Amino acid sequence: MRKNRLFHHKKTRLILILPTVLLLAALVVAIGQIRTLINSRAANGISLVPPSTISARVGEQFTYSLSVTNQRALNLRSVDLAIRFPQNALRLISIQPNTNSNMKSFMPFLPSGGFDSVNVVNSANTNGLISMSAATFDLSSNTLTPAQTSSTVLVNLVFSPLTAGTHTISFDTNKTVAAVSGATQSNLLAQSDMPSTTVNVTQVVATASPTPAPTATVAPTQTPIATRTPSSTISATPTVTPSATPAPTQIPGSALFDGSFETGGLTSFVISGAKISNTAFYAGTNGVILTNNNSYVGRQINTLLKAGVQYEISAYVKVVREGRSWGAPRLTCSFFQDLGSSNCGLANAKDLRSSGWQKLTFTKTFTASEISRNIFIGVKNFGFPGTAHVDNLTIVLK
Ligand SMILES: [Ca+2]
Repeated sequence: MRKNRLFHHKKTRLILILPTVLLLAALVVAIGQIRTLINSRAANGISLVPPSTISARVGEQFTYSLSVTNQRALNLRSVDLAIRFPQNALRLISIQPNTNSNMKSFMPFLPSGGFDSVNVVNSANTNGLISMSAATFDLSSNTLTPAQTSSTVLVNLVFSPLTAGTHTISFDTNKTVAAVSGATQSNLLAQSDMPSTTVNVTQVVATASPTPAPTATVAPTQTPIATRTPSSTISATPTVTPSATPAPTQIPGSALFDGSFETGGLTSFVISGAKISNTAFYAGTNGVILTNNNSYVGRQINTLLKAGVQYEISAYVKVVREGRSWGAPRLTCSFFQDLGSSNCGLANAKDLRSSGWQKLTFTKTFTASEISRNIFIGVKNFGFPGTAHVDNLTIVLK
């Protein structure tokens, strides 16, 4: 009887302990699974690496270089980027994809093929969202390229700050996706794999031209006249009027710089995709060839200008190979070296099929505020993947 009661007591304890043990075991398994899940996301080894901080100045440009790391050599196939930035504080100037990796195709495409960066830039500056993709695809041969199994630079984004302050460039973590072939997960990027960038922007301090140091004027020594008490107070502070910045001598009709390209070099010009040529000239024996979309030849001019006077800006342009998109070579006056926006004047080549030289020209009167900034004039193949010749880039006082 006693033995029976003891047995009954042990049985009751076992009934109570067993579910608790099972519950604990289930919990341990569940925690393990969650850990594995978290670890698998964090340990994919694929992450986006933007700069963590950038220092920049209003009106100048900076490059946001974005890399993708692939530490476990996975078969990376595509990356969809959704990059947010404050469009009232930063302006996207250009997108420079890295086509040297296996991720050769950048989308969206132009109807004629190729990356439609112009539309992405315009839309980004309107919405504050850069939306584009890179994939291991070669559009020219319509074939898949091998997967991207190593880390690589993905794209360089060139921005220009519009306002001073601390701004943030970040990823939309719901829309930014990296995909590899054979993966069970559609997105291999955890939130921590998409860090933000802090951009510290300061105002440009106006570059005052060196003011000549005031020369101390020696006050004339006064001979005391013993018999008279001086009645007038002699002012001892000479008023020094700082001489105005010597303005460049400008004669109406004369060019402010030589844009005939006859020196055979382009050292005083800003260029991209432009080359000097001794066959592509309008006058003399030299001119410039713009070879591809967004190529340009320009010249910084703000130090040559005077405010409040009218200038005529002109260039000769000849289209020798038609582009396959909507753009055209254009003469532009811009606050930016790449002539990406026409802040102070624009003249488009009027006829892409014209076989001869076209004179592009406009007039402009600059304000003092404008000439305190960087100003460039030049010709750019804007949205125009053709070939153009350029000569006689000129600015004259009207
Ligand atoms: Ca020439």
